[in-house]
Amino acid sequence: TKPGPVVINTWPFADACKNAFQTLANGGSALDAITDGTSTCERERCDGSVGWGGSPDENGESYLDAMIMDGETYNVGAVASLRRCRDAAKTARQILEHTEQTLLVGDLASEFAFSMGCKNESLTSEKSQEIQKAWKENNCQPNYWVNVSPDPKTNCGPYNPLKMFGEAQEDNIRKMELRRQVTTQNHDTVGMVALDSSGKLASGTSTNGLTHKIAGRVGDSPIPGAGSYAGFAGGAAATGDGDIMMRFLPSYQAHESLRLGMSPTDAASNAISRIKAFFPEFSGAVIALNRKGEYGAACNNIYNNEFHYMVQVCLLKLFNGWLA
Ligand code: SD4
Repeated sequence: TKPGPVVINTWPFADACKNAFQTLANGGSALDAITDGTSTCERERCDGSVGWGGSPDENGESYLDAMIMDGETYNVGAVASLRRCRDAAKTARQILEHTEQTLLVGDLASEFAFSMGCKNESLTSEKSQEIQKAWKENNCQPNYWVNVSPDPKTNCGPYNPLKMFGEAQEDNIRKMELRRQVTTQNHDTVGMVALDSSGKLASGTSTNGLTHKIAGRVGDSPIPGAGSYAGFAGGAAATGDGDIMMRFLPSYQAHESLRLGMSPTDAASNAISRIKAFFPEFSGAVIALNRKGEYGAACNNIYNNEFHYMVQVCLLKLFNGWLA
């Protein structure tokens, strides 16, 4: 018997997992499952970290990143800093399906999305306005200027333009550290990997990035090999501090380890430990699924190292598998 279908996703986003699995159970492809599952999170605006109206940038604007990868063909569709269209996952799928390109960004990506039928509407919500208002009221300045210790209550610091140029290296390091603290709160991207009943694999992500990010910032989620990757050996997806994680292509790395025969848990741990070697404090997690339907995950510094993820497997198939 074939091992599928299986769906795994980052964080306890149960409806995303359930809908993706339902798609597979109805005979849908792994690509369909990823599109349906990640779109579910966009509609539910999972944890405020996926979909419209969350994680405003320093100017108070929300925009979306998403990607989808076909593990059979190595075809990818991805979209970054998508404005005024709420369907990032669907747009990524359309890029995969209807273009020869891999990644579209910003306003021009929105033009593509509108041409495919996405409604042109605001991505601002009451919540994103509140987040922005609280930040401004706390006298926060764009976080890359900040070079003093953050106020532990607000995570803000005063603006000091005199420090802008010629700072000592130590200051730069402190600034980076502060920026990390400010931007890595509340990050719960949905990353998903699916194996369908014909043995095909796909992976994908959807997120609204990090709160108070510098305008124009793109994280790891829409970057193939960083946010997710699917290939002939399996698939992987990542969540966490994208600015650090994307430098190590952890999803590609995990797939490479699966290809070399590592278990999904070991592949995920190996991808995490390569980042940890340089950034011991980074926050992030990787999930992995192989062609046989085995899955695993690893994390670093996320909620006291308790990272939760969702899995649905077809028990009947598993049962048949054991009998066979
Ligand atoms: C990002 N990796 O934009 C995303 C955020 C995230 O869990 O995954 N949060 O950096």
